Amino acid sequence: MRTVALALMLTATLVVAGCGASTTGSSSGAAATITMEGSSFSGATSVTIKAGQAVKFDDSNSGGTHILVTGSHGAFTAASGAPSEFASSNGLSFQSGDVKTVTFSTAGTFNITCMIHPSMQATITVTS
Ligand SMILES: [Cu+2]
Repeated sequence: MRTVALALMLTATLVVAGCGASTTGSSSGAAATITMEGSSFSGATSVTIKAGQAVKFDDSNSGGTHILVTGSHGAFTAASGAPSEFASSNGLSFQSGDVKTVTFSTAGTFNITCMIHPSMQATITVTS
């Protein structure tokens, strides 16, 4: 019995790990994480990574719908060198449960805002 239970636990763990849901970007893991709640960012909203590294945008806990773009106060502003995911007013959209990993390949400071929630502001600093 114990063996069966252990095997089931291992299987469940593997299934969860396999669902690490990176719809964009690399599978090599993220250097930083930005977490979203229902209508706000939570945790660190200012992160620093190196060019070529990725940021994980985690909406898995919130129940929130978000459209992230470069810009501020809910308004899209094109940012030179920003990842293509953020490079239009279509933005990167999140439904509750989504986790998306975005690679920043160009050094710079990128202000990220949410078109639905203008108070949502985050800053990704990418060093070369
Ligand atoms: Cu939002």
